[in-house]
This record gives sequence, C-alpha cells and structure tokens, in this order.
Amino acid sequence: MNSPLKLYIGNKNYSSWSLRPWLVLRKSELPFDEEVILLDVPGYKDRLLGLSDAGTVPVLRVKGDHIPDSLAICDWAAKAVPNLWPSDPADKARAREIVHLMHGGFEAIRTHAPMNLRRRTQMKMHAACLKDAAQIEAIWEDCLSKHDGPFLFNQWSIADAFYTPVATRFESYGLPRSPKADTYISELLSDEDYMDWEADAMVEPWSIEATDAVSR
Ligand SMILES: N[C@@H](CCC(=O)N[C@@H](CS)C(=O)NCC(=O)O)C(=O)O
Repeated sequence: MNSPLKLYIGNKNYSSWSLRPWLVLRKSELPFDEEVILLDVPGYKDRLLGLSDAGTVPVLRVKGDHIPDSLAICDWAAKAVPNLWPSDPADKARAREIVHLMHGGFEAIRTHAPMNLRRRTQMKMHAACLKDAAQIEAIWEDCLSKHDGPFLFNQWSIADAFYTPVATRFESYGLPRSPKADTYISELLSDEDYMDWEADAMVEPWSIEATDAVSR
C-alpha cells in the first residue's frame, strides 16, 4: 500500500536541501515514499512547479497537501513525532537559531562548496567560503562544549540534520577543522540513515556538470 507521505527530492548526490528533511523523516520512523526528480534536465522546472509554487525540492505530499521547503517539512514532522527538536527550551531555542542561520545564510559555502557527495578535492578554497566554514565550526564548538555529545544537543535533532550536508562539504573539499569538529563530522557521516542516502548517491548515474566543475 502506498504511504500517505511522499517526499519529492532532488538528485541524492547534490540536493542538500532534500537530504535534511529526508533524514528527519527517517529519524521520525514515519513510513514515507520518496521520488527523485532529476535537477537541471530539460523540463525539470515544470515538474517542480507542478508540485509547488516554490518550484524547488524538497516537497512533502501529505495526503492531498504539498509542503515545500526543507524547514517547513521538518517542522511538520516535529509536530507529528516528539523529540525531533531538543526538549530543553533553551536548547530548542538555540537549535532553531542555528537552523535558521543555515537555512537563510552561509551563502559562500553553499556557492563555492556545493554538496557533491562523490567529489573529493584539495583545491584552494575561496576566502569567503573558509570564513563561513570557520563560523560553522564555531557554532559546532559552542554547542558541543555545552553538551555531552555526540550531537549538537546530545541527542540527534533537526539541528544535526541541517548541518549534515555541511559535514559532507568539509569532506568533499578538504575544509580545515578542529579535532572536536572532526569528531562531530565523523559522527554525522557514519549515521546509518545518512549512509543509506550516500550509498544511493554513489550509484546515481546522473551528474550535473556545472556543480562538478565548481572551482575557486
Ligand atoms: N529554501 C528551500 C530551498 C530549496 C532549493 O533551493 N532546492 C534546490 C535543490 S537542492 C532546487 O530545488 N533547485 C531547483 C532550481 O533552483 O531550479 C528549502 O529549504 O527547501
């Protein structure tokens, strides 16, 4: 039987916004179907606009409704299932703050180090990208220093989902990181749900040349 939930996502190798709510739905243990909509192929935008006015993935179909936007989908899941946000009110506030920072900012790391799970390079990175990476590392260090770990607020939360695609960028582009940040990155990238996504990404036959060619 089809699930009442269906998550439309972009190519798993490249779509960082899709990875975030996909991880959250996995952690929620709500059953859901998924469909990859290939990005940057002829007609892809019309397909996306057929799902939502935003014309982007991810989109979650809940029965007849379509919810676009990674954060809106995560919030929908957090209403359906407890503990996706930290339970401590101050932790929840900080988690929301750093999720909003990621959702609306860090433009340079997104532009100069786009998610590309198959990529490994040691190229010289743009200064603005390194600045974003250092700011992200400072956020991680701050949260990890106030909690026992292994995640930003002890238990896995939506905040960790939002920073998992960033952890992949540290790996793909060899971004410098402190030992504490390195341990956190390893934790995120050895998560079994993330590894399922990554395994699919590794065997996807499609590539987006413009993203593969990103250089400094
Ligand atoms: N703010 C949106 C951003 C979504 C987004 O930009 N998704 C990209 C894929 S990672 C997309 O659909 N791009 C298609 C396009 O720009 O035409 C979210 O959080 O979901």
